Amino acid sequence: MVVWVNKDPFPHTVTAQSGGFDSKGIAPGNSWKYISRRTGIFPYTCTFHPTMKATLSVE
Ligand SMILES: [Cu+2]
Repeated sequence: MVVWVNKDPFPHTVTAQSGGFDSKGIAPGNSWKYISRRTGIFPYTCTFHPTMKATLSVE
């Protein structure tokens, strides 16, 4: 399980570019948990801030 914690004063999302997962808006101070049933490398972005990019690697 992966937990994203939003410590920013703005909402963000964890949104897979492949469409496999989407947190929707995570409010400041909130978190979002995700359990991947697949292994692989999953690029994701924030729909509110498209320049925010990262990759989830599941082994
Ligand atoms: Cu964002």
